[in-house]
Amino acid sequence: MLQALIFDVDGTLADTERDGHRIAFNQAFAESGLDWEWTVERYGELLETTGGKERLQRYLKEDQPNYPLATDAPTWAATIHKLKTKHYKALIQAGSIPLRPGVRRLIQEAREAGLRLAIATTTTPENVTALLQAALASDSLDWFEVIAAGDIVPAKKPAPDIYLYALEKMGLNPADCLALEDSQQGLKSAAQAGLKTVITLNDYTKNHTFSGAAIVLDQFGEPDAPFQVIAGNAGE
Ligand code: XBP
Ligand code: MG
Repeated sequence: MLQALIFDVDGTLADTERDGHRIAFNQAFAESGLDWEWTVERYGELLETTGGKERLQRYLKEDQPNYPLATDAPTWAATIHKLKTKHYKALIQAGSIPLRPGVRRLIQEAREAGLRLAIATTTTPENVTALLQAALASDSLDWFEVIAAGDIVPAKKPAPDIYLYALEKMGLNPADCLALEDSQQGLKSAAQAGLKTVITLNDYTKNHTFSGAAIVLDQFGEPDAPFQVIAGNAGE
């Protein structure tokens, strides 16, 4: 029997990538005296690499191979990433990114139905706190039994580690939970942890392959703007 919902964050709860994380990376470059700019299109390609620090290192290798690093690449990435997190939190705390349609309703209905809630995300824990407090409710951190985020596990999505961590903390079997995701990497992670997964598409993930998902929706939907089923069966 369904006992818990486990939510991804970026792209699922809110469209945080294009106007949040991407902008914050660019602000971190500017603050570091670098005239690099991640366009909407290039960022879409870089998103294949999950995790901001890992994404920075990939970009350095592919686009700036001659940049004279004063340290090793992981140390450089960690320094830029710290600035990026500061800028990202400021954007979120200013209320610039709302929840996606249906997210608030779904979370409220799940709570009323007595379902347990958790989060399993690649992003940095303080980003999750900022988003939940600014976009959901000031006390909404307490609504989630487990917030599994960032470097808490050795391998990021598409590895199953972050979902396995959340399941273990809740003491639940995957068969009793549903994952909510927006990307192919997220689906792979949840599926490898044994979870059934509902996909909500966004501009960056609408062309991903979602074989194995329980259902693919365009969004979670509101009564006056219902979701469209893109693939799968809403009755299952
Ligand atoms: C998506 C990601 C994250 C964010 C950036 O995470 O890949 O890396 O783009 O976050 P998810 P950080 O969909 O699992 O929520 O820069 O803090 O890593
Ligand atoms: Mg996501």
